[in-house]
Amino acid sequence: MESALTARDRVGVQDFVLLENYNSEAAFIENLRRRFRENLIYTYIGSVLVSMNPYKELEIYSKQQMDRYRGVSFYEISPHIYALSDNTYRAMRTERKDQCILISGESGAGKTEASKKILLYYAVTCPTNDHMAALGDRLLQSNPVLEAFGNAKTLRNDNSSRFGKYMDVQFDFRGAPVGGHILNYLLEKSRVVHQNHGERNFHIFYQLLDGGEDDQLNTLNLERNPQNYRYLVKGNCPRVSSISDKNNWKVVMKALPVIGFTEEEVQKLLNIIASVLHLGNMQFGEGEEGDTYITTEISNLARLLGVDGSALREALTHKKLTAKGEEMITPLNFEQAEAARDALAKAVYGRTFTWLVEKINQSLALKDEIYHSSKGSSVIGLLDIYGFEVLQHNSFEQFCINYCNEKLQQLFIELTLRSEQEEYETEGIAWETVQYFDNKIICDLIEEKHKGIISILDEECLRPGETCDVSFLEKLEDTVGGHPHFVTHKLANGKTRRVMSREEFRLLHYAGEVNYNVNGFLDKNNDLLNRNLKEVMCQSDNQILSHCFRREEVIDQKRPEMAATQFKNSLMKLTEILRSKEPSYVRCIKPNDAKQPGRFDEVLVRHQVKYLGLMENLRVRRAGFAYRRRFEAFLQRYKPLCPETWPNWHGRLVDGVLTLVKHLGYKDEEYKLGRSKIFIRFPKTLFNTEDALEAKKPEIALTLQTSWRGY
Ligand code: AD9
Ligand code: MG
Repeated sequence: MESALTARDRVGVQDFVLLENYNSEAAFIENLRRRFRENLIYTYIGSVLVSMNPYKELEIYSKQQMDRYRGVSFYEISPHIYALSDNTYRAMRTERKDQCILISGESGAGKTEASKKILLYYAVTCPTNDHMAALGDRLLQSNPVLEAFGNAKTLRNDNSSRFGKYMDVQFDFRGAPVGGHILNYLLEKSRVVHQNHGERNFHIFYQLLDGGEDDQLNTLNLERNPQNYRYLVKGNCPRVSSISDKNNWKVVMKALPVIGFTEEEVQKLLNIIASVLHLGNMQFGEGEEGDTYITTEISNLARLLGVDGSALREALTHKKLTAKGEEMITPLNFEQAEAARDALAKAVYGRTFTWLVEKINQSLALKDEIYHSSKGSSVIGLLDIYGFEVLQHNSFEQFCINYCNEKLQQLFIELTLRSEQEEYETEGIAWETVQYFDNKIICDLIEEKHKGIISILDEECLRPGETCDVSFLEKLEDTVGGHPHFVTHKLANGKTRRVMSREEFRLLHYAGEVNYNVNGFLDKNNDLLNRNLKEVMCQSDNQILSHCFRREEVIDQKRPEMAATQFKNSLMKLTEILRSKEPSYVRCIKPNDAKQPGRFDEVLVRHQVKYLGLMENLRVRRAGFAYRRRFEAFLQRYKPLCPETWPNWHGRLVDGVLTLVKHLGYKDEEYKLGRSKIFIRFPKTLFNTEDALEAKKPEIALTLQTSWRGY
């Protein structure tokens, strides 16, 4: 039989706090590598779960595995996303406190997969409420629908989330899931009309073309080949080998009725998807007077949008302005007409997505009768948001995505530090402060009122007269030019930094440097749709669209908040929600950029370990102690090793633990007793104790089924 020591050498330690040299990044990476090689993708740093993307299906998510983790103490068994799910659930039940699970990591690191595993665990293992037997189903089925509309193939990830998602699952007093609610964040709408090379539009378009029945496509006037649609050819990537659009289409079509869609609603939804494709193929010609006309057939598009054809034609080629109380109609030039068409496609798609989330929320909503009978119910929130992203060409979307990641990192720092500090304080144990890089300075640079990048962007959008993306950049240089995390081509001595273009600014994010090209920033932040297009759309007889385009919006002349400010405000609210709950963390790591199993790219992994702050996290967690355990758990496990505590200890727990450790020969510097927990300084002490227990097993009828060294 393999000795415990060689097993440890082979597969590493299951909790980084047990590393002998916990200050060494090399040891940390080596531990990750060993475990990854053995398909052990999960490792703890105390209560934080580190997850490596295996890029292959592992047999570790079965119902039997779920049963293994139910009700078992966190550290008694090998690390797993189910252990974290179960622990969070039990904390909610026993402490009656709302919980949240924050999943972070860069694009493709496995956040969405992790959130799906957690949801599956709850849907399968929690008791069911008689009224809400199908809720688990609806929770699960909402995923493929949202992914079809909100995910796309990018260079980083074949199934990349292009929207942020926070989902609350509500449980009743018996622990049965009874309701759910989703908050969605900033969908990357620009993808509807443009994709980078090697990327695709949202999955749903390809699914419909590949999976739709012949007569369905006929009714929508669509052809199967995605290459025939301008909105689908930009990335030159119609197919993705890891994705079956046809099968996924079937899954989505099955899911829609489960989450409460009527046949009619499904048809309306299909009309909308098709209308976006037809919009993309619409072409314009230029008249002699600089005016523009539509050269392609429009009646089919108007039918699908449920609007009047000539009104649509007029609205796509003209602009209505109100000046001094008088309405004026002016023709659009060629570029303006193309921009109006694209703006309509983005608005139709983006608003339909929001409607979809509302519709799902209605289906998951806590019904009144249950609400009243579920006093004492609690919530587990799940956050799965787009990961930090650095592309060759980074624009407004990457700016928002990376800002969001800064905010979450800040929350992580604040909450982990705080809770650790509290633990040492309540236990009465002295500890040394650990230095962290606090990214608040970058968050401020972006979001500060009047002085931050978002405020400057808004001001530039609202400023009358000639404004453009470059004038925005100049304004940035004037206002935040000297900031240590902001760089442009201008050097302090007035010279030019040659490696940077004049259209770029660079932010030194916590996770790395990103150059943002300002082209399009103003338009995307403005996110405007001509008023006459809104007027046409709010008369649509497609109920989804008439719900999305409200009359009030046309009447109300007040300018809505700009896109970045809206996003900032929604992130502020999100942070508040998360702060009010007890957090758990999953930190996801991507092993390589090739999306391949078995490849461990050390440079890439080291970079993530660094910016996720895992080393600091570990140092804080250790703060001099490798291991901590509540007195009763420690005593229960190791009492066979001491005649005075075996088979039962009848005195105070702390005295029992003291008797036990004295008998084991622990030296004073090896441990400390807090108010309810024992803290052990060196992993070796614990390994020795475990080995002693192992050796004693045959002697005592030890019925322990599990081992903390469960790997
Ligand atoms: V993004 O920020 O949305 O672009 P995520 O969400 O972090 O990103 P995702 O969960 O989508 O990444 O994972 C990317 C791919 O890695 C998945 O499509 C799977 O093919 C693969 N993956 C991730 N986690 C697992 C896993 N636990 N088991 C097997 C996995 N494959
Ligand atoms: Mg994702």
